[in-house]
Amino acid sequence: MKLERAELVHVAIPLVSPFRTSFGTMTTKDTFLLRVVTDSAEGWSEFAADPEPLYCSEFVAGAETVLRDFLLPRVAALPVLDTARLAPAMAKVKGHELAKAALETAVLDAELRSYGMPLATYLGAVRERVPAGVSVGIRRTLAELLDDVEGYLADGYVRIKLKIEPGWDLEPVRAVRERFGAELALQVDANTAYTLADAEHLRRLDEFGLLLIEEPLAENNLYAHARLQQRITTPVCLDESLHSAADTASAIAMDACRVVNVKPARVGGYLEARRVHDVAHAHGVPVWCGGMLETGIGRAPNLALAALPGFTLPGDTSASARYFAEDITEPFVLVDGQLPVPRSPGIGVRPLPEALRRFGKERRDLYV
Ligand code: OSB
Ligand code: MG
Repeated sequence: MKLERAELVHVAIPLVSPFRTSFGTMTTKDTFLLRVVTDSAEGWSEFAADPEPLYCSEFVAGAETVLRDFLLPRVAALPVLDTARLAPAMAKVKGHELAKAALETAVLDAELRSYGMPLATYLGAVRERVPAGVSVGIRRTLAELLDDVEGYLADGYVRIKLKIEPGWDLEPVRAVRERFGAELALQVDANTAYTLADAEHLRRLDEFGLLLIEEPLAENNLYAHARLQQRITTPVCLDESLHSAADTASAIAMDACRVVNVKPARVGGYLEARRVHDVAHAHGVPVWCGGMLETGIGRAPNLALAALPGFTLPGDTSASARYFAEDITEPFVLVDGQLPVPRSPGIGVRPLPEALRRFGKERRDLYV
């Protein structure tokens, strides 16, 4: 293939309800879609982060600059454009995994479309449907939280993840356990809100039989996570701290995590995400697919990944309706607690023209 052009389309889609985490409150999915055109097909992807660098260091305006000035020139200079050559061509640019993932995914979509191959087939998927969990934001009161959880369980979600922070941890977990029982698959996500000084406090979560506690301590501190894991029985799961398969290998070797959240964008794309899966699976460490409140453009490829054999825990791959009254693609609909794995070529979906008209803002050429 040969790269002919790349453009971004800013989109802003209101969330059905505000989503609060320990790092901030989101009311709108505000990001850009990336469209690449090659001599054989066009491909689409979604940049996973937000306008502000609160979950991770990357952000929308920064990613646009990095793509335009540093990543696209390197990719455009390749004599042959295959998806597998992108990461090596971009490797000298440090970090910026989410920006790299957006470019790699759009090119991968184009390449697979030119072969007529679905992403799920390319990655090695073994399932047609994947069980869906849901991530439940921090609320003002326990009553509001219990209402949210009750609604999601009525929808059919098979696993609940509660966002926690200091002051909103033991009580919400206890309340959800008391109301919905010991059988409920339940886990928590702190998004780096605690320190090792909180180890004794976090140990009090052990009695609730959680599947895992996600990213309790500062990002990238594998040593501290290993120290914490020695003091609690709840399995530690890493999200923000894992940027590659190599990080994952180190974390597992150090016992800094016993479960892995795989977010393709966080590790630079689907090729590296598959390697993360392979490393964890080879060690017998369960993985699950994380989410970033994606539109259908980001959700579709995540569902393909979540169909790999090592994804033995339900992911944060929820239905479109959990996020948006109207998605930018055909909506993903929950059936018996599961979502279908897309089976059309490439990522399997396209932005709907009408939704792009409604939610699209500026379009900008990044490479022509
Ligand atoms: O930490 O997993 C996270 C959303 C945005 C940024 C980070 C995270 C999340 C979620 C929601 O937990 C996952 C989803 O439903 O997409
Ligand atoms: Mg997380």
